[in-house]
Amino acid sequence: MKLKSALVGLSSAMVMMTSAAHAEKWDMPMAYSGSNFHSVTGAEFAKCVTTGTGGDIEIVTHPSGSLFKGADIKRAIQTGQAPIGERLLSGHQNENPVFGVDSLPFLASSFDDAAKLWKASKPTMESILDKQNLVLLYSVPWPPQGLYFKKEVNSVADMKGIKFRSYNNATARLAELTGMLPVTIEAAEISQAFATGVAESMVSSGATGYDRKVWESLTHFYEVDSWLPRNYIMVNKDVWGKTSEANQNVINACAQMAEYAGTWRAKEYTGFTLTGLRNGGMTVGPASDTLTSELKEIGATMTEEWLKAAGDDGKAIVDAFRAM
Ligand code: PCA
Repeated sequence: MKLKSALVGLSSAMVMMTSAAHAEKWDMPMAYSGSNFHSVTGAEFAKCVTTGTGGDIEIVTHPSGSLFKGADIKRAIQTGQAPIGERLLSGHQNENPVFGVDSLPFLASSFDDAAKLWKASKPTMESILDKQNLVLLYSVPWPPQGLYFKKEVNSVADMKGIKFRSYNNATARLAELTGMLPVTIEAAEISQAFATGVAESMVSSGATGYDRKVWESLTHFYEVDSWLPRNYIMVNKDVWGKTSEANQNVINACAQMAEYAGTWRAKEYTGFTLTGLRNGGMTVGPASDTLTSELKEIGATMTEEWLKAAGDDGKAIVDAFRAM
């Protein structure tokens, strides 16, 4: 009896040793603040993988750009400096215009349309990423984008000369077409940029304004609902190739749950954060009819420009989306 329990003890100790020998830690850089719903979703995804693989793979998230800044995350994963991470998909528009499809003003401006656009574009995104040594795991949209200012703005003329914080090519182009002065700033650094006057305006979600407490510097949020950009989680393809099939299955299942939960959070967070902006003292409401129609014209120009740049791949995505 004694011998038997000793043997059982020994064998379970050996099991523990074996799994400890195979255990891997995957650092996961993320660009947005820890309290943001994308980061919360990423942390739950990490926990799901750690639990589901029995500790074989422990994913540790690093939000707020603390490990790599947003603009450096994709390269870090492509080159194997980090095995996994999250980035704004449209942040890569200068590598390939197709990445910017989710930031075309008024092409897909509701959660339902954003889901359709993602369905239409996902196979193309997967194949572009695959050629860049990356595997796409899941993607979650941001809430609809609106305009932030530190004064009342009722037309494009009112925007002239304002210093505008941009986060991708499309937002910089929007600034140019409205006579504003674009400056690229990571979300993690906007509170300071607004406090010091480096920027005075931006297009973003209520979520980011709420996370960064922008009411300390800004006064107005206009619910333009111009587009819903997406974040996505990618893994280095070599790392993925070395991962056992069983663990790949766990990761894919956790990714599916994360995409569902993250999208749900994005929807819930939309109203909650707009109320938060109001409670912070900001004026929150729809844009004037004049501003809306002027922005729609600019959106048409940007879509035309993008279709030229994105070629057949871009046109195929937009056609597929419009047919849904
Ligand atoms: N927040 C991010 C991207 C889109 C959004 O809503 C940002 O402002 O950087």
